[in-house]
Amino acid sequence: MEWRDRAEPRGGKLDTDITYAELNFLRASRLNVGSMTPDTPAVAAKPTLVCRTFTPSGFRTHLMRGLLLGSLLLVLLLLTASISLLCMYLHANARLAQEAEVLDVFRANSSRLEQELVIERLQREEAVRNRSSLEKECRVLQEQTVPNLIANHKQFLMEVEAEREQKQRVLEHYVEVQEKCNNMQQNSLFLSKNSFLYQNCNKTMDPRDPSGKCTFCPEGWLVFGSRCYFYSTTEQSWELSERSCRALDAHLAVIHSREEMRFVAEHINTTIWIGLSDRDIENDWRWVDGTPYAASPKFWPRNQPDNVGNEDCVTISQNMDWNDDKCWWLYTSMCQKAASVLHIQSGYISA
Ligand SMILES: [Ca+2]
Ligand SMILES: [Ca+2]
Repeated sequence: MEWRDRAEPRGGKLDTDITYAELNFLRASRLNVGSMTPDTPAVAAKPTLVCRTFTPSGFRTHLMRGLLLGSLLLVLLLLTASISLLCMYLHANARLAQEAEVLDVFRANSSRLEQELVIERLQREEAVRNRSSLEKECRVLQEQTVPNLIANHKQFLMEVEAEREQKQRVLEHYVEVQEKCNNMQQNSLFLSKNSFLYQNCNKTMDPRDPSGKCTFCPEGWLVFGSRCYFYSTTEQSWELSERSCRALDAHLAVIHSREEMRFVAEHINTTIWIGLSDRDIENDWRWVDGTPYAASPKFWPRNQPDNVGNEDCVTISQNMDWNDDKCWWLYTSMCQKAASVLHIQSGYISA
C-alpha cells in the first residue's frame, strides 16, 4: 500500500490509495471544525482520513500495472541478459581471436624452433664430426708433430746458439781486423799507382790474394819469386864477389830450382860466380846461405866438377852449365837476397 497527501477526493471519486499522513490530516481537520469561531481565522482544512476499499476494477488496474511492470522488468531483464550474452560473445570472440593469433604465433615460433632445432642438430652432427677430426689431429700432433716440433725447436735453439757464437767470433774478428786496419793506416803510407814501388809490387801481386801481398826489391835488382837478384858486372874473385854481395846485405846466388836457374841464366851475358864451393872440404859442396846441397838441383855437365888444379868455386854460364873453377879467377857475379814483403791495400802500403 502507498501513502500520499490529498486535499480532497479527485473528481468526486474516492481514491483507493491513501497514506498514513492523509489519515492524520483528516483526523486533525475534524477536530478543528468544532472549536473554530467566526473571528477565528480559518484554519486550513486538512484532508480527512478515508479508508478506501479495493474494488474489482482497481484490482484489475493494479494487476495490469503489475503485469505491465513485470513485463517491463522481464523485457529489461531479457535485454540485459541479451546485452550481457552479446558482450560475453564479443569478449569470447575477441579472446578467441587473440588466442588464434597467439596460436598462430606459437605455430610460427614452433615451426621456427623446429627449423632451428634441425639446424642445431645438423650443426651438432657437424660439430661431432669436427670434434672427431680434431681429436685425430690432436693425437697426431701429440704423437708426431709435437715431438718433431720439440726436436726442431731444440735444433733451432742449437743453431741459434751456434749462430750467436759464430756472430760473436765474427764480431771479434771484425774488431781485430778493424784494429789491424787502423794500425795499418796509422803505420802505412799511401802509395801512388805511378810510383816505382807500386809498379814493381804490382808485377808480383797475386790478384787472388786478398792480402795484397807483393815482393819488392830495391831499384836495380831483379825479382824472381820471393828473392831479389843483382847482376854485378864487376869481375872479381869468388871471395870478393861474395864480400861485395854481403855489403849489399845479400850473398852470391843460390840455385833452388830449375826455374830459378833458367831465370839467372837469362839475365847474364858471361860466366859468373854463384854461391857454391867446396873450399873447406874437397867435394863437400856447400851453399853460402846453408841451403842443403843434396836437396838442391844440380847442373853439372858430364865432365864436371873435375877439380883440375884445385877448383873449389862454381861458375855458371848462359847455357846453365856449372863448372868448378879456381876461386881467384875474376868473374862477374850474381848477388841474391830475400825480397821485401809488402802489402798494398786501398793504396796503402805496409810491411
Ligand atoms: Ca874442389
Ligand atoms: Ca872444373
